[in-house]
Amino acid sequence: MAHDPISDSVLDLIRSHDPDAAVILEKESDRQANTLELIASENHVSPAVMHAMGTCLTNKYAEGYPGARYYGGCEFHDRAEDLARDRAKKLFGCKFANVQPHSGAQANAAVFLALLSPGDTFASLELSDGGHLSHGLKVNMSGKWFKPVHYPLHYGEGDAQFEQIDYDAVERVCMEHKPKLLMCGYSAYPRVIDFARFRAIADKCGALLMGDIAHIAGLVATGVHPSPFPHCHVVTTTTHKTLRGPRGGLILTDDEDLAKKFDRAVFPGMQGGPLMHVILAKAIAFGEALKPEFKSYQKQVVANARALAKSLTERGYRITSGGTDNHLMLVDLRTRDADLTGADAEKWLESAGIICNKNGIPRDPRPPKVTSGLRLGTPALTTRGFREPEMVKVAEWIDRVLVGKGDQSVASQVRREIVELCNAFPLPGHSIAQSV
Ligand code: DSN
Repeated sequence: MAHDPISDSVLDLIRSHDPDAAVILEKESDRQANTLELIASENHVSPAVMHAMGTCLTNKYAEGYPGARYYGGCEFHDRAEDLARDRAKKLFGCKFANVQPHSGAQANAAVFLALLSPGDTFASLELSDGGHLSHGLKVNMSGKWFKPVHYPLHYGEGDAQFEQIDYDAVERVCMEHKPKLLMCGYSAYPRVIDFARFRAIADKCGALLMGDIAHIAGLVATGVHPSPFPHCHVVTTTTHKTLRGPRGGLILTDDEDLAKKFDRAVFPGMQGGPLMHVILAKAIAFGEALKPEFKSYQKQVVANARALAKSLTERGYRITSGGTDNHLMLVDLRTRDADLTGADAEKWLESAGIICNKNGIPRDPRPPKVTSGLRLGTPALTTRGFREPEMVKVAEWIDRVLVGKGDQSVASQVRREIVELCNAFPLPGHSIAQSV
């Protein structure tokens, strides 16, 4: 497969400068081009986003904010950050944006720094139920310095809401513990989030409402998932998942006083110099997300997830909560084979060129390094042009490899078929090879 021409010339340049580094880059580039990326939090950026990150904006210190920097020479950095902020506000329909967080976890930490004092209580969904480590895991700063209380999923077996957010339980937990902050938004939750219901609960218990939309940001930006505004007091996100931008974080709000607190919490509270090359890439990605074709892409992401979930269900796998409304699903492997673990499945699938991650399912009896499930997402495959027929093919390959229990001849055959399909669906900016 031919790479995008700029990546090829960058590779040539690095090869002549540092062959050891070039080998790594070349191999990773080929890996991405020739495997199926099903990790729900990953995507393939456009060549413009990709190459904005390899520019001279990386050379500059720009501590502070546009018009109020601690270094000279920031004229064009101010313009880059203003462009990113303006586009972020337009994209999410809100009044204030901080585009400096280096990641989603940093954005969340900055919100904690701005709104909570050590020892304060906040409410969230536990990591093992689909939350995120920055939402109160014991070994994370959020769980060490603050006091998380977790609301459960709905566990009434046979109930239509099984394994979905139990809003009555959220209310019960919040009324009992009176958290200062109520968090919603998750890393492994396949259903629509009812932000209005969360706001009603937050108002009732006297909490501020925080929506971490890292996973669904692209869906939210295009109206394919309901917006957290005007319900959430603060919204955080990453920029590199469904939003298909560079790796990074973002904090959004409609409240001017809160916006000032978040700005101070990001810098100088949490971070020093912003990654200006990444901020320019964020601006470009937000520009792409404002275009109509981005909405068609997000709709296809969801249609593809539904097609994959349906096809896996037909092959005997249980999809937790009975399906998906967004870009991801959690697959309970035990209904296909009681002995199958997420750890084995991840390893076997990788050997066949299918990249995904083992993931605990709600109330998983197995430990996090083993698990009974896989988390699968469709943002990256949809970027390379896959539609429903290809998703059926993906389900068939997954099943063949798992039924083969890691048999190398099965994995090798599937891998050959996958490379062939990858060649027909090149990554953004790549071209179809003349001869494969
Ligand atoms: N680690 C990310 C994910 O894979 O969902 C969340 O930050």
